[in-house]
Amino acid sequence: MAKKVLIVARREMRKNKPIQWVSEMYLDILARAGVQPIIVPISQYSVEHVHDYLHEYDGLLMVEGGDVNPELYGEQSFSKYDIEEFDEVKDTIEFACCKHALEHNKPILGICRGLHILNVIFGGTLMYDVHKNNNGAVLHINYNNYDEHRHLVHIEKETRLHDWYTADTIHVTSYHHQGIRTLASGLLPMAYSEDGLVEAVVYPEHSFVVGLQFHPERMYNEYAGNKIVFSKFITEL
Ligand SMILES: [Mn+2]
Repeated sequence: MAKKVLIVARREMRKNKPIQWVSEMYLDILARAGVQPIIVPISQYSVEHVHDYLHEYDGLLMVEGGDVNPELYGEQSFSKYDIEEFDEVKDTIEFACCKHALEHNKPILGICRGLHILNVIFGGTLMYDVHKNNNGAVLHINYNNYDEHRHLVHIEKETRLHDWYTADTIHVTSYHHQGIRTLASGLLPMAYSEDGLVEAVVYPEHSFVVGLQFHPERMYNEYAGNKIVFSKFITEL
């Protein structure tokens, strides 16, 4: 039996119709490793029957998507101008999956928004807009150079990330406007950008709970470490 990895979809409008999707890059990486991706759709059915998905799975991959509802990290008085739209149904389903995976010691890889979900679940908070907080010191999303944009990160020594990339610094993809404001106390930082933003975390109490702010799948051939991130996750399933 193939190992099964849950991925919660994201949704948006396409040609005036609502659609749900997951980047094919993740599906390809899993498929090439013989892992079965199971896409969890965003719907009230999934909220009410999330345990149908959690009944049998081997790991959780949390990927990109919109903002996280700030109420989930204790902020009630945000303005709608501070924050892009968020999807409370996606938040509810992804939180349920992540909490279940943590309780049952299933491997979790969180990329971009997936890192934010991990930080919030462990009690941390998020910045609504990293560029308002860093005064432009590092550009974390470049709408004019979306796919080629890179910024430097410093990898902490004696971390898994350092083992995987075997480097003190790498240049990473960056497609985010939110970021970690206060790091949850249970999570250890593994990398920082030059403005001090946490770009990678690990929860050391479990076999594999890793969050990355950057996208290894979108720079897959640039560092051997990008493949190792996924292969280490898959090996733990
Ligand atoms: Mn970044």
